[in-house]
Formats: sequence, C-alpha cells, structure tokens
Amino acid sequence: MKSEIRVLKIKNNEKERVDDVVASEVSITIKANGNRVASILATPSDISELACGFFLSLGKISSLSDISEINRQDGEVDIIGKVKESLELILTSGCGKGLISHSERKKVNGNFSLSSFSILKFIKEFQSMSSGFKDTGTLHSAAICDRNKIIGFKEDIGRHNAVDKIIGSLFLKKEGFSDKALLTSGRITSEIVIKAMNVGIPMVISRAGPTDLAIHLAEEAGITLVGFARGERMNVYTNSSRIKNNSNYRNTSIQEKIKELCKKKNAIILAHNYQLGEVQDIADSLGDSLDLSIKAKETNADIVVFCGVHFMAETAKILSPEKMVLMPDINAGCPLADMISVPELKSLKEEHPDAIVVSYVNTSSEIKAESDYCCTSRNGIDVINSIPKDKRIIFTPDKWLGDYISRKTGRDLILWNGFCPTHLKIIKNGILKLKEKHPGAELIIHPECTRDVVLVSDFVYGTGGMIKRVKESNAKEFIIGTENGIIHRLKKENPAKVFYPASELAICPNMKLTTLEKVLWSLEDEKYKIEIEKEIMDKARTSIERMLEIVNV
Ligand code: CIZ
Repeated sequence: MKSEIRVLKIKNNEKERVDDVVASEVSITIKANGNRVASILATPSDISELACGFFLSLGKISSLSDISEINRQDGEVDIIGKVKESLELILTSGCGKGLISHSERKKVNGNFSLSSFSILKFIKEFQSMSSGFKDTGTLHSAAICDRNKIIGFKEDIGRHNAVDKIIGSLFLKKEGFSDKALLTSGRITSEIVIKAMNVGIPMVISRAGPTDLAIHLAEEAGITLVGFARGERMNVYTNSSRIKNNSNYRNTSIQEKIKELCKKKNAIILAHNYQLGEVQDIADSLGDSLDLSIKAKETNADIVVFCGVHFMAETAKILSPEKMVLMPDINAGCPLADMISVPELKSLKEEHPDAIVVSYVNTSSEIKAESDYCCTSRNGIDVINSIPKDKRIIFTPDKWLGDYISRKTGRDLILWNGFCPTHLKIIKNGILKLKEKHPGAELIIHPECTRDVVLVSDFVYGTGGMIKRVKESNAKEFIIGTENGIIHRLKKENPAKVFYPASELAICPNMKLTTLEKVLWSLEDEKYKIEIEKEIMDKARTSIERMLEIVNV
C-alpha cells in the first residue's frame, strides 16, 4: 500500500532530506470470463474485492452465486461466472475510476436508521482509522458500519476503488447491505450514490458535501445522504427519517444519557470554570484545578471525567492514582504549560543550584516532578511566604503570575519567561474604556494578566477567588478579567448581577475543545485515560502535597 522514498523537505527556507512514505499505485486489469472490461489505477491490495465490488456496484453481478471463480495474476483479476459484460459507460468526475453506468434506477428500502450521535462517533472513528491518508496525504478511505460499529474499512488512491473494495469485501463475506451505511472520505457524487443504490445501501455518510445530482439521485433511490459530518454537526440532505434522535438511547437527551452512564459506571464529571456552558451544566462539580483535584481525590467514584486541560487532569490523576481519570478530548493542552521543558528547567536549576523551585499548577507532571513546590494562583503568595527568606526561588512558568507574587511578597524571584496567551488578550486600554462605560463596576483581574492590567484592577483573584468575591460583593456590575467561560457560572450563580468580559477575545481554544458529545463518548469508550509513569507521578505528588500542607487543605 505504501512505498518508502527519500524526499527533500523545505520548511521556513530550511532544507532537509528525510525518509517519507507515498501511496503505491498500479494498473489493474479487470476481466470478466477472460474478456478485458476495464483497467483501473489502484492501490495494490484487496484486488479480488476491488473487482467484485466493481461489478457489484455497477449492477453487473447481484449475488455470490453469479461468481464461479476468481482468477488472480499479477496486475489482473478475472471474474468467471454470470457477469453482464456490456457496460454503458459515461465519463464521470470520480477519481480512481472515471467510468460508470447510469442506466438502471432502483429503490433502496429497509428500516435501517442511525442516531446522529452514532454517525458522529463513527465518522470520528473512521477518520482515526485513515492512517494511510495521514502517512501519505494521498489515500482515500471507505468503511461500512452497521447500527453498532464500523465493520470494515479499506483504503485506496481512488475514492471509487476504496468504495468498491469495501463493498466487494462485504460481498465476499456474504454480508447483506440493507442494514448498513457507507462512509466515504471524499465528496458524495452521483457515482457514489449509484454504487450504494446498486448494492442496496440505504445511507451514505461523508465529512465532505454532496453534488446536486447526487442529492437528486439519492432522493429518487430512497437513500439517506449525510454530508459535512464532522465535530458536532452534519447536514442531512435526503430521507432524514432514517436519522433517529438516538435509537440506542431510547430517545433520551444527551444530558440524560451522560447521567445514566455516570450512574452505571460510578463516574463523576468535573469541569473547570473555563469550560463551555453546556459542559459546566452537566458537571457534578465546578471549580479551579485545585478544587477539582481535591474533589477527584475525595470522591468514591471509580471514574473521573475531567473537563479541562491536560495538566489539570494530570494533577487529578497524581492525587488519585487508583482512579480512572478520563479527558474527553486529549488534545486540550495548555500553551503556558508547554512553555517550559524538563531540560530547560534542569539547566536553570544548574545555574542556580541552591534555589528552591516553585512551579505553577499549569505545568506537566514531569515539571512538577522536577519542582520542590507546586502552587496555584490562589495560594502562590502563601507558598512563597513559607520558604525561608534567605533562599533563592525559581518560579515557573508564568512570568506574570510570578511578577505579581514577587511584588506581593517582596521576594526577588527568578522568573521563567512563560505566559498565558489567552490572558494576554486582556489589555489595559480596553479595560479603561470599559471602566469609563461602567463606572460602578468592580474590576476583578486574574494574576496571569500583565502587570499594567493588574495594576488598574480593584481585585486580583484566581477563578475560585472571583466566584467568592462576586458572591460576597455588594456591587451590581463586574468587569471580569479572565477566560470568558467563567461568566456562564457567574451569571448562573448571581442572576441579579451583570458581567462584562474585560476582553471579548479572552477565549481559550483548548478549554473549548470539550463538548457534551465528547463527554458522552468519553464515558462510553472510557477514553482518553490519563497515564503517568509511577516514578514521575510520585515525585510530582510530593510537590503538590507540600503545597497542600502549607495551605492546610
Ligand atoms: O488553577 C486553575 O484552575 C487555573 C489555572 C486558573 C484559575 O484561576 O482557576
């Protein structure tokens, strides 16, 4: 399927010769009873399936009993049996074939249905199976699913070949098509719909869109066309009655299903204050990373679904190693935490061999393991104050939190040059304008903001402190200088008060990766598990426990 080649890669004007992989392409002659019918450029695998799917999806054979023999030789496959050899071919737009018969029209029946959740789940799985595309950037893929799972997957350089291969492989296994859906990586053209029609597949799903002719043919044939199925959305173009609310889930809402699964699996959902409103609303507990890690430790649940970013889920795992800690989206990272690496911290420690290392909770478990103390925005001042005055202190990775703590404690900290890109979207001029517009509003700023922003604030708090301050304050209006997800919680808990984000741009893209659907899938599939090497975990735990002793939690 793939060949290795040597390639010259050019990036930022830098040239490098590296080994790479490209998709293989060969010419396959398809014969029927010894007569040449077509030559197809294809990926050299599943050739018998390709030939069977080719004839089947053109309506030239209809059952396995039509085939008495399949003869394969190098670059050639001959189907012996009752094959209609006359092909009324027209030139098409498809890649990998380009010829198809538009002759007969059939009606596809069947009670097959899929829930929208299942469609999105299958398309996500389908995408992750497409390793050939990831490696070569060339291969198309096709899969067949039933109501419960993807039951077959094929790749080829040609979109049509991939579809023929998957159709042919099911056919050779004597599987029926009327209770299946076809997933394809390419756009849905009329030829794809005709293939589905000829074998009786009632649903075609793609991440791409359909053509108008494909929609017209699907409508006529009774096929359900689903396009742009990606993330949390999809477009259903035809025969939408096959898309059920959620057949597996007895029409329960996604929230109810999450609750049901939590009960069944003894799981809880913890969500950070920056999460999407829909995720906050389903959570058993909301809070900052420390609140949530303590909740994770204290709960009797076996599974903790942590809706936040990676370092937060890691902190929960470090404090509760015996529990299964899941992240609904494993790609939700933290750019601030990524701003320091272990070799960088080690070399800073070598430069200051007697210094104590205090690391903000926004760090990887490896950095925590290399640190003497962990701290959060809530307790950073207490942690620094607990260290004897004659000791030098390295503070990582957030220079602005470090700057704030340094000014509050009067300690000269050795600061790492990290910052939170989301908090840096909050700028002094914007805040001053808001203050002018809302003179009665209390201005509460997160200490990850720059010094000039912190200096114009009325109060400086982490998210836990902000929640408390707003509740206790007599003010009616607040300008909130942190990630805007917190405003959902503030409004919900203080319906009579009014909130203005210090910047409309203060939205952390990583925090928004977690959605309700992903929470459900995470519970269903028990993915993605946080795993940390025991030695790292034990060392990292020491730095967190030292913090907890100081702040008496
Ligand atoms: O500790 C946390 O959760 C962070 C990173 C911020 C905050 O203030 O909640």
